[in-house]
Amino acid sequence: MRKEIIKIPDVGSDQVEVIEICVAVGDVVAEEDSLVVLESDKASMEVPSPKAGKIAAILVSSGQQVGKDDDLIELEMTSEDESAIGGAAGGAADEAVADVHADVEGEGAREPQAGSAEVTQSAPVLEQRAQTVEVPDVGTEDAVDVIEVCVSEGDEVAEGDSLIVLESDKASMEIPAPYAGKVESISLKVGDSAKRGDVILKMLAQAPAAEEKAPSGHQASSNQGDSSQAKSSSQSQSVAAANAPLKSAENAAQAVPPTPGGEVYAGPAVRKLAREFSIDLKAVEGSGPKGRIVKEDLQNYVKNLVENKPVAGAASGSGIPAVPEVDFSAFGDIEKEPLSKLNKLTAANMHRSWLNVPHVTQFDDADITELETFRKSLKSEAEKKGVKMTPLPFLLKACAAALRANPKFNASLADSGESIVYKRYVHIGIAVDTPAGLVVPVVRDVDKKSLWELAEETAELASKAKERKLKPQDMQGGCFTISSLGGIGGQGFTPIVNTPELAILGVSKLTTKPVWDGNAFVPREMLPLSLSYDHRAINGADAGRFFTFLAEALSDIRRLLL
Ligand code: CAO
Repeated sequence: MRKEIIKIPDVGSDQVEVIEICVAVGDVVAEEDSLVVLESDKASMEVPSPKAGKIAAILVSSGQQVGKDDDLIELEMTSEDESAIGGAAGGAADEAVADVHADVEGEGAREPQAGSAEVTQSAPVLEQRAQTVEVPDVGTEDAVDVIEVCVSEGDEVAEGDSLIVLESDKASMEIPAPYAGKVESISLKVGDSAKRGDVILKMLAQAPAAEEKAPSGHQASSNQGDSSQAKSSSQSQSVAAANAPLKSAENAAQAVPPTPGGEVYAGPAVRKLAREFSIDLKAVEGSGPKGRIVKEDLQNYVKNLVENKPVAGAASGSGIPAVPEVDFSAFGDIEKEPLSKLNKLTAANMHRSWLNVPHVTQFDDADITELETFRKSLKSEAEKKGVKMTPLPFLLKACAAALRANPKFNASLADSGESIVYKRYVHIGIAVDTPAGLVVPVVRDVDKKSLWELAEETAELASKAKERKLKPQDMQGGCFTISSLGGIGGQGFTPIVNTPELAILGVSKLTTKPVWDGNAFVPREMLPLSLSYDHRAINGADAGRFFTFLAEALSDIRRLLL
């Protein structure tokens, strides 16, 4: 068995970063299998194996900066490959990446230096002109997939704005607008295949006057055959997008960032895989450098989808007919704004809980007349301590005691619903309404803390939440959640369980109600509570016991001492 060192091929930049290692020592790879993904500030590219063989050693690490001819992989050849590889290690990779390099730099890098220099030196006279924008040389004669169309008819685009994203099996590339102007019609759609010379779109462009543009434009599109020549002699002109005559080679390359659409950051192989599984990459969290989505992220995403399937095989959302999109502007003026990341995350969590958890909600009023008298008596002491004693610390304390007394509520389902995990700690989340959306910081060891400590900690967590200063660990590990809308209003609501917890307490606005004491109606301070729980793990009788305990503890807080 002979070993070959595979080297980093020419990637068009001095130094690039290794952002993904696609193989492990011992892996058997076929020719063209991806070894690593490299990334410059202009593009991400996969380096294919020049030969079949077994990975003997990986000579780079993720995050490392590498350059041409640096050692990449030690490959152990199978016997038939030994004779074939000769001295040409890295040759195939060089070729493949040369393709990518060509994709990245575009025609502008290879040809029209003179043209671009010429135009940039003398300020062009711009005029409005119909332009047909065509697919430039993308480094392969084969058709490549249109994976994204970034503009719509009628859009005003600036020079360099992305028009479409193309993807070969080696790289994805954005095709920038050669001119600023208005998109008049689009000829390609997602899923189409396109190759050099195909029409992408027609635009009314701010283009240089014909006589100024001609030299570089013609030069750049001279390989495009008769059709483009015929078009250029007509009123409108054709130009290959990446051959924008006003663009220097460097600009053309910069117009190919590694983030097609600006929203999803993933390499071609990951995108391909996502398409095969119909996964919307926008829903996948990237764990790679700069949030890049790597194959493991897709695997974890799919694994989560599979594992979160409801235990009894009930519908998990798939197969549920989607709500049709409505054009609200047909009925009057509208304003549309994108949801914040937090809003989207909350929406996804709520949806998942709603679909997975069979919810039951029970209601009760806790008589907190005495609690309120006591709480109000603490007012001046609280002021001295610089804290506000709201009903929340009492609720936390009472819930902690109820959770200790009813361990089924201080638990989570595990092993796809085959087991239940009882927690020996009592950490309680509090829903906090912030301008950016809903967050749930967690108060740890509630059962071990005093009311003053809880008042201080909840105020601190709430203000951190509102200032978006919470760390991920501040929001993890909760056993149960309290959602208090008491300071805002409402008589009752049905909170959604914050999975994987099993129950949540909704607190509404305290009101003075007439309560029959056996002889007469007396005014009492009644706190409306709603308890939602996962009916797979908790039944109505359990909930009744929990609720009775809680209401009694709040009615007579001396009980918390028992
Ligand atoms: N009934 C009547 N008044 C109440 C009350 C209740 N149940 N709970 C609190 N209050 C009073 C407080 O005593 C305080 O009064 P003062 O200003 O006179 O002292 C006032 O309402 C405001 O309280 P607060 O909201 O500042 O403090 P809190 O400890 O009650 O709650 C927090 C803190 C972070 C939970 C709250 O600010 C919050 O964000 N609530 C919204 C939670 C939410 O959005 N839940 C829905 C989730 S699902 O969509």
